[in-house]
Amino acid sequence: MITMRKPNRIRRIAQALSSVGVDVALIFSPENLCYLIGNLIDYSAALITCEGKIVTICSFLEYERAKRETWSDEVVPYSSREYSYLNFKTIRSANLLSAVCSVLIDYGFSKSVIGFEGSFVSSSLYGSLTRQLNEAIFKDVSKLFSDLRQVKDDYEVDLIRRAVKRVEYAFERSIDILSVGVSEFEVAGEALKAMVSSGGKGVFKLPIVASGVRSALPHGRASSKIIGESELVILDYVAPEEWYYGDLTRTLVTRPVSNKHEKIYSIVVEALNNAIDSIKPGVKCSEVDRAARSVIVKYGYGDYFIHSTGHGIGLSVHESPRLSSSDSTILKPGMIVTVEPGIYIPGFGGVRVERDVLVTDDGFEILDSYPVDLIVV
Ligand SMILES: [Mn+2]
Repeated sequence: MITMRKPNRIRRIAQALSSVGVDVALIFSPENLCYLIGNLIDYSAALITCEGKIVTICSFLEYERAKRETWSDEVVPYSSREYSYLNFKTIRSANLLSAVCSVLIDYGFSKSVIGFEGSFVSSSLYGSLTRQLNEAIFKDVSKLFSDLRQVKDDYEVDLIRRAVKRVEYAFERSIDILSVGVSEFEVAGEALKAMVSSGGKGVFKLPIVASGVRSALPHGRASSKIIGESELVILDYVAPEEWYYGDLTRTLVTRPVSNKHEKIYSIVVEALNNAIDSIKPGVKCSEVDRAARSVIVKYGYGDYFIHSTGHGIGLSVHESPRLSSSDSTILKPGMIVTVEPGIYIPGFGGVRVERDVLVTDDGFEILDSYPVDLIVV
């Protein structure tokens, strides 16, 4: 019995496929699978026809979960041999790919235009696909999916709001125990505990906790380093809600605070606010990047802002569009992007502040409410 209801976006996906002449799309990547069936099922792939019918093909081990916890119209399990205790039929296949191919053939798609994820499928997988379905025409639909995923519907926005709240809860809990003498690992552990125990469902990664000279490393994941006095500490956490992510960064400083700490912190916040203020429908992503960068350049720290200003978030922590000088994507209502300027001074330390921003019909809404004032511990 399938109980989950298909969301409206399935119709949009089907229409998009049909408009480019694709009869059926074959999805393997975890993020697009979540987008298509509403959950991450291991050892699975899914097909969506241009009429919007969804068939999930999965290992027999995942059959019950795929039936109950996705909105697939049909679930086809496969197994490499017969198991007498199973109360459902499986197709006999040694692996997922052959199972998928036999389903495509069974459903009459052996001579169709089949969409596939060119940016995900390996060349060996692509080779096997085209060998087993040698009369079909294959068309890359990676960009079609990433373009659709850029604009979130109300349900997706709500999940990201909740993910953002979970990051804020992790800030509260981990900053409570953060002090001189505590290791970065301990801070990261407290953050992870808060995210998991509060019910976050998704993929967890070791949080970024980078103190002292390590804070000059933009992606300094937690280490055994002990937090010392007068150090900048970057906390960059990603928390999930039903496979959607919130992604926030705050920078703290341990006492005693120096003028240089305060100065670079205030420049970063000015850049952050200037970039956020520039966000509205019709604006190019590169213009938002310029709004952040121009502030940092003005104060003479341009060479120390070594990454782009932000990125889309959703089912991936980093997805399109990018707030970078080379992305000319036009912002649209429903897009959610991070804005995260930073200054990194080798041998001294770094500051980054990151907020998650929804593009609205007439401007923007900041989804997080955790203070952006310099936190001193
Ligand atoms: Mn980010």
